[in-house]
Amino acid sequence: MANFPKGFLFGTATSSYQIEGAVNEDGRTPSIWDTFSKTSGMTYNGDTGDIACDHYHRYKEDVVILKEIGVKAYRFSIAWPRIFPEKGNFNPKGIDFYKRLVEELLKNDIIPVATIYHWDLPQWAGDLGGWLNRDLIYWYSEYSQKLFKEIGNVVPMWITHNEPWCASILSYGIGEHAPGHKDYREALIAAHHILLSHGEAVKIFRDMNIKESQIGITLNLTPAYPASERDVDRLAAQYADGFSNRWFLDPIFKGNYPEDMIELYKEEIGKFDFIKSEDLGIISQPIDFLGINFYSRSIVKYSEKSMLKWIGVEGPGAKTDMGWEIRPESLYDLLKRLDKEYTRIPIYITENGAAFKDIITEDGKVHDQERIEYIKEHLKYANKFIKEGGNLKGYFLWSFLDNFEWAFGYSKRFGIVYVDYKTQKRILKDSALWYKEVINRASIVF
Ligand code: GBH
Repeated sequence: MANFPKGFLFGTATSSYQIEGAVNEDGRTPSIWDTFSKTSGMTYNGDTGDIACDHYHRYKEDVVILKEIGVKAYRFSIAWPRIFPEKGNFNPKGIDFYKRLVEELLKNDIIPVATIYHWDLPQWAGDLGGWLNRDLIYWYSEYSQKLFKEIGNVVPMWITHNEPWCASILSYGIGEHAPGHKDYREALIAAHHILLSHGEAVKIFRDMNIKESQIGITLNLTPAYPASERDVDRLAAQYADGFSNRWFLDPIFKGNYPEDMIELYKEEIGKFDFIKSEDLGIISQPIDFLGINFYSRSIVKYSEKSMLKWIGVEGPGAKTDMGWEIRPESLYDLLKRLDKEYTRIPIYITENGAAFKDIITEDGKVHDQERIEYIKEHLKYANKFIKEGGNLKGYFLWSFLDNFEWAFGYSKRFGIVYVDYKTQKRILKDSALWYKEVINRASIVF
């Protein structure tokens, strides 16, 4: 048995494009994800977010379910193309949906936590070159400022960006996410502009003096371990860590990009002339909390052939339906490391969870014992960190609902609530009922 401190924020998380649907409603225009998912071969089965969980129409019944589970907080994201369907054109109907959602949450004593950008970039911004264009910082700032003006005070926690690594490296470097480019220089340019836009939004937030609310950023962090004790493999792990973690943590908390990575990337990238000397001061200004998304670790070995100088090797542990190794101890290592090397500001786990092959059994239920074990083990290590004095303030389970899992479409189920995509019926999985108990007792039993 392990108790969580009073006020520990147990929540769940989602994002706009993954659940809302209603892509043509109330003035919304397409995002780069509408375009990407409708491009042949980009998502599993050609799945798109056109309907998704139809949350746009069902948000009230979804809040009832959140209340039933008993979450203290709910993390959602705002669809930029609903707020600014065209360049410079604010759409009041777009913000109206989030006002209603926030009101509904507050009425039910659920703290709304809003992510400003969870990858659904308006296509008009994509047409300007997306995150490769430094002007995006201006457009993102305009968008953020509008959100703060409209609902800055009623939303107590703001997250500027969800996982800059995915929005840059995975999107412009690896090509798995929209807009599907495969160019490493582009990836780092996009990463820089995203980080810079984060800093600008924080500046605007401070200038607007939104006293009751807090602002931070969410990073997906993947601890890297060497495949052996050999020096070359240790070096590989150092680079893998630079690639996934330090490239984002260092600018935010130390005001610089890691030297070893600049050195490593130089040959492939060419000049880092897209980084201006004043940028790092903007990126590194103080934030109120750090959000981390944790799913797995990586194990790497040295490879001379790879531009990055490492390749991943398979870990020994059991895997989720995504093929990601289950490794809760690494969450603990990560938290300890953040505490020691980066920051003592409050940390929130803004995402953690797992996809498994869920089925509805004859009793009409979903017995997702594996998911319960996954969550329990991660909460156990989160709790250990807290017991040792770590400043961890909350945990948001990914995800509230089964939803559109990006390139994997609807083939992967992360929810603690099952969604039947034919009928839009929601069924609380066993994990939701278990989580309800955890929240209620503010403890886990193992
Ligand atoms: C998050 O991305 C997203 O924020 C969310 O929208 C999405 O639905 C959810 O997770 C589930 O995918 O190679 O084994 O070390 C997570 C993206 C997942 C990218 C883990 C890095 C490394 C896994 N990250 N991944 S592993």
